[in-house]
Amino acid sequence: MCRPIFWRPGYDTEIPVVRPGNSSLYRFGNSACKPGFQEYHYHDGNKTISTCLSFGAPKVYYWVALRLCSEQNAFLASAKTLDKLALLVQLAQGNLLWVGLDDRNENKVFVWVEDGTVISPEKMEELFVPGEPNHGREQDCVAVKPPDTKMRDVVCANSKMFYFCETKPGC
Ligand SMILES: [Ca+2]
Repeated sequence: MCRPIFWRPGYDTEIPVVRPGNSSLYRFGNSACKPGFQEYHYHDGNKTISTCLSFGAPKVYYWVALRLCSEQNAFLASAKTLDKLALLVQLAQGNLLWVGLDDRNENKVFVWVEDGTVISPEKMEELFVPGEPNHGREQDCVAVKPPDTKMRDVVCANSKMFYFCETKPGC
C-alpha cells in the first residue's frame, strides 16, 4: 500500500504547516524505490522485507511529519518489528525520532499510520520502553528518545523531531 487507507480530512492539519526548505535527503538510485527514497531491508520473523525510506529533516511536530509524508504519497514510517525499529533508530543517529503510531483518534488505542491497524498488546510489550506507553497527559504520539532504543508515548507538539517517510518498492 502506497499511502494510508484511513486518511481523513483534517488529520494532518491541526497546526499550520510551515514547509521546510529541503525536507528530505534526496537520493537517486537504481533501486525499486522512487526518487528521494532509499531501499532498506529488515526482518520480520524469517522473512526479509524490503521497504523505501526517506529521512525527514528539519525537525518538525508530529502533524507536520504526517503531512509532509502524505504529500510524497508516503506514510510516517512504521516500526512494527524490533528489527525495523532498530533500523530506524540506527538511521536517526541518536536524534529524537517520530514513529508513525498514535492514539489521537481514540485514547489508549494506538493505531499505525501505515494501515490504520491497532498495535497488539504483545507488540506494545515488545516495542515500547518498560512502563510505556504511560498515557501521560496528552501523550497521543509515539517517538524514540535517545538513549532509548524503544518507543514511548509523548506529547505531539512539545518537541520537534526528525522522522522517516516510508513507502513500498514500486509505489
Ligand atoms: Ca509516555
